[in-house]
This record gives sequence, structure tokens and C-alpha cells, in this order.
Amino acid sequence: MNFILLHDQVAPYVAHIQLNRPKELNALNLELMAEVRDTLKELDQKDDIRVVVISGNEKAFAAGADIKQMADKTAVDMFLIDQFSTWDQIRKFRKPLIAAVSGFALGGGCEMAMTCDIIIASETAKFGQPEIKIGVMPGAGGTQRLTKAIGKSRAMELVLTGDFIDAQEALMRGLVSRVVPEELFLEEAIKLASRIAAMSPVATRLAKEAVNRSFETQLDEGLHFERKNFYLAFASEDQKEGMKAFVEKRNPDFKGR
Ligand code: DAK
Repeated sequence: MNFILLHDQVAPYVAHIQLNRPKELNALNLELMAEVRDTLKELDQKDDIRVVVISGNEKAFAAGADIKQMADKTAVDMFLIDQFSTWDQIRKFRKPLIAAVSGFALGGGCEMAMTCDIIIASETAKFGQPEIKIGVMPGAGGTQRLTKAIGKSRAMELVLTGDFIDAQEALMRGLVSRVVPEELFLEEAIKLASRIAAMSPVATRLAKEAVNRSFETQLDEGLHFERKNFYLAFASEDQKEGMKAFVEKRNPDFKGR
């Protein structure tokens, strides 16, 4: 791997993917995206990984797709490259995925963070969809996910001006779940991942799917989907173990079955 680093077992059952093009502020070139896609695919299959944290460094989560790589592309080039299937792989990752964001999360970087399940932001995080400034518009879900997260008016303003919002505003508007000191952003994300990794991996996946459904469908369909997954949780050994452990006043020992 050239453009990302994979840190396995940074805590029990937790893997950390670090975007690693620091000189380019982690601009998402095609090669980096392919590495993220392939790594997630592998981690999805590994029984000893239950939660994944994805981060950049203090200065940048990612400053967007690689503009230098895209600059000369035609519409047909973009169509043939079909980056959407790579982005869809991130969306389809079945285990909880936490974005630990410090510094710039712009354009595709903001979209990647929003494609994750939870965003933990450092105080220095800056979010934005500045594509409009380079003559395009968000292409990896930004117009949809940002609007759902922060509301139409502010999302429209950001998408149409390319302005950034800081971590505090992102928190106030519900784009991120927590703001932490810059020096702790990764540690806090890993701590959260560890807490989630201690839960039943069956139940966490089912719950993730159901929450995402609420984001992607109307309430009726979302509730229907939630109910089906709720029933399915009762088919797992982990549900039996979890509830039995509660009754017996001990910690559960989840096996992922
Ligand atoms: N692409 C390529 N290089 C980038 C980059 C980017 N997005 N962002 C920064 N860099 C490079 C700079 O060119 C510079 O390289 P050198 O000149 O040193 O070689 C180096 O990183 C450091 O950047 P700066 O010198 O500019 O650093 P500053 O601190 O002064 O400024 C900045 C930081 C983040 C404000 C600035 O770098 C900036 O405005 N960057 C561009 C932000 C941006 O416009 N992002 C949106 C890009 S468009 C798709 C999916 C997704 C997308 C498209 C299609 N499909 C599924 C089809 C997404 C599109 C986008 O994200």
C-alpha cells in the first residue's frame, strides 16, 4: 500500500486506516481510493475486526478528490473510470466505520467522512464542499448527505459558496457527534470504536443498517426495515448471551454468531 496505512488491532477488534498523502493534504487520488476500497473489503471479512476508524492527520482528513488528477478528464473519462463503484464499496461496508477528522475535510474528503457512520472532529476540523469554486459540484453524495445532516438552507449556502464550517458549527448542526482537542482526536475515536467493538457484532451491524435506512428512505420504509432487523437480532446467539449476562449481572461474551 502506498497511499494509506493500515494499523491492525489498535485496540481489540479495532482497525485504523490512515490516509497518507500528507504533502497533498491527503487528496483522494484514484490509487488511494482503490486502496481504501480493497482494504475495507478485506476488513469486512475478518472476524477479528469489528469496528474501523478512518483518519488523516492533524492538518487534513482529506482536502478533496485529487484536482490535479481530475483536471484534464472529460465526462466520458469520468464515466469510464466509474469512481462511483469505489465509493459505493465504502457505503456498503457492513461494520461500524468512524471518521476521525482533524483539519480539512473538503469536497470528497467531507463526503468520505459523511459516508462513515460517526464523525469525531478535532477542534481544528473544517468541513466544506468547495467544488463550486473549481466549476463543478459535489459528486459523491455531498448534496444529499450534507443537506440531510445540517438542513437545506445552510447546506445550500455551503454548496453554492464553497465556504467552510468549523468544528463547533458542525457539532451545533449535527454533522459530527463530538468535538475533542486536536491532540486527542484519534485516541477518542479509537476509544469510541473499542466501546462499540465490545457489543455484539451481529447487533451492531443490524443496527447500523437500520439507522442508515432511516437516512436513505422514508420513515415508513425505515421503520419496517428496522422491525425486520430487530426480529433478526433475536435469531442470534449474541442476543441470548447479552440478555442472559444482563440478568446474571456479568459482562457478556459475544461470539459474533
Ligand atoms: N487536489 C490535489 N492537490 C491538492 C488538493 C486537492 N484537492 N488540495 C490540496 N492539494 C495540494 C496543493 O496543490 C499543494 O500542493 P503543492 O502545490 O505543494 O504541490 C499541497 O496540497 C498543499 O496545499 P496548499 O498549499 O494549497 O495548502 P494551504 O494550507 O495553503 O490551503 C486548502 C489548504 C485545503 C484550503 C487548499 O489546498 C485547497 O483549497 N485545496 C482544494 C480544496 C478543494 O477544492 N477540494 C475539493 C476538490 S473536488 C467523484 C467523487 C468525489 C469527487 C469527484 C468525483 N466521483 C465518485 C466521480 C470530489 C471532488 C472534489 O473533492
